[in-house]
Amino acid sequence: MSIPFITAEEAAALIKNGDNIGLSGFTASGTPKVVTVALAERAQKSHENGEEFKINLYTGASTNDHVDGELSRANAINMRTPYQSHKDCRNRVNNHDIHYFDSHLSHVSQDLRYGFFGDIDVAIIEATEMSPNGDVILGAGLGMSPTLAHMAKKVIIEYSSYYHNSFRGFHDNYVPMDPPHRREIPIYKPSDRIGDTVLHIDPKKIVGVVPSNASESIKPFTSPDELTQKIGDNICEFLVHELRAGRIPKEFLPIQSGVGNVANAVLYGLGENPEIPQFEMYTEVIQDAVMTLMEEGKCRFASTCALTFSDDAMLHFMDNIDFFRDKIVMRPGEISNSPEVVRRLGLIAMNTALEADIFGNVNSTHVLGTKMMNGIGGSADFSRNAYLSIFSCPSIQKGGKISTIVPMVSHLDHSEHSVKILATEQGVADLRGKSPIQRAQTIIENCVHPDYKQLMWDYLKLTEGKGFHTQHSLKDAFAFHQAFMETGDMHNASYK
Ligand code: 0RQ
Repeated sequence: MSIPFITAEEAAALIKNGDNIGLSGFTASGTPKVVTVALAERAQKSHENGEEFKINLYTGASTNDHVDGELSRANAINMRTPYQSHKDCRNRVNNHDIHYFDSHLSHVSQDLRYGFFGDIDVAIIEATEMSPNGDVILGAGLGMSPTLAHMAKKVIIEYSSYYHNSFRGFHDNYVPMDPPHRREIPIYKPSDRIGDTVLHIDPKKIVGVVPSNASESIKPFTSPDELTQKIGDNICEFLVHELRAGRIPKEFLPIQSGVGNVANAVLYGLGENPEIPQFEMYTEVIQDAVMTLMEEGKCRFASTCALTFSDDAMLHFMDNIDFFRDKIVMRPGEISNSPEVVRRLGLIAMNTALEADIFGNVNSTHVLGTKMMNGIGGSADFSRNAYLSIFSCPSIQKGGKISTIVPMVSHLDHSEHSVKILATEQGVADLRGKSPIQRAQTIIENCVHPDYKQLMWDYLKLTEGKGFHTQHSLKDAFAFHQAFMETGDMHNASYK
């Protein structure tokens, strides 16, 4: 059968108000780039004519301006999950224009298959190669594509001609059976392959193919500044210490690292350190740093959900694609982030906190406990199940007016049971095997900025001798946040 080429506008016209829409990709990589722009225009016109037009949007992770930016500005999203990081989307989320629920990235595919969110009316999937029988080679990110392709009533293909080399062979498309038939996910080392390089989509469901020639539009990360470099150095030093002590085996353990400058600083630090052996990664995104580490021979292999490379780095990758063919596999998010596999492989997981408390609880998502920043992403998929779970952040923000270490987190994403190591530019707190009061002492001594240390010690004194296992004074637990809201500076925190 022949599948028609259609325009982005014709594709957008196939989507109805209230539809559940699923998109391929993970971060900007592999995410559609043209149909959603036409969809935003369509929504805008409908709104101008006084008609309701909003969709429910399911993605692998964050997207790009073509999706969360355009659709948010057009107020075209009713419901959104699992992760967003675009300022226009964030504003809509915090104003309740978008009903956002923050989900673990490993959960959403199975939640869709379980029927928790209803049907997928339309999936928009970026393909870099395609045959008339519906066999598709995906692009630079998988996300939920295999589940979406299977579940969707209709599929629109965005056919990308941007890449000058073939991605064939990089993907490992796999969908686990659902309970009660689920078996183990048979990955015993990061390089194990368990699925198909090709994604098969029933051609009867493909309603059209929209040509696209857009890049991922990912900007390079800025080089680490002094602060992120110091956090990175502290984590590297800690890992070397663990290696020497034999608590990390001499062949090392696979690494997961979140997105951003600290993650890059740690990776470069590991690359430069002669004591760190060659290592592998089992992670959800790899950025430019990993490509460099592979070329230097330091990183042997990476299992990931996406290649979140800046546009220049992606061109370099494409020019040298054969070098990377046996060093990278791209998997769906529910496999790249699978708690089962993370536990089995014994990962060193490194993620970022917005704030942490002195007892080792972490808030990664809500500024001052109320405003959504991005979402939990994959951080808990990894940190809850890792061999070693490390969280890091600068000890202060906003020119020192915010201490990121507080008496009690204003929102909880990662509990004291998941957080093993906390690192700031001040130092590293090893929380393993410590009671709450011991954790508080090591966090205050090693991670808190000197400006805020006395306030922390004073907080602990408030309930000394009262027989509290976790020494909280509930009326004072948010004194730091209160001071910031009232005076714009946490230095003014005082206890009642
Ligand atoms: O504000 O933007 O006005 O300058 O928050 O802070 O230090 O630049 O942090 O960009 O590395 O993001 C946790 C959000 C950190 C991210 C988080 C203010 C600060 C600044 C940003 P400005 P930084 P980063 C992989 C794994 C969860 C998901 C995850 C994240 C802005 O890492 O979303 O880990 N993680 N996924 O000034 C008030 C505080 C603050 C604060 C920072 N305590 N109070 N404001 N800020 N701390 C990715 C995927 O899952 C795909």
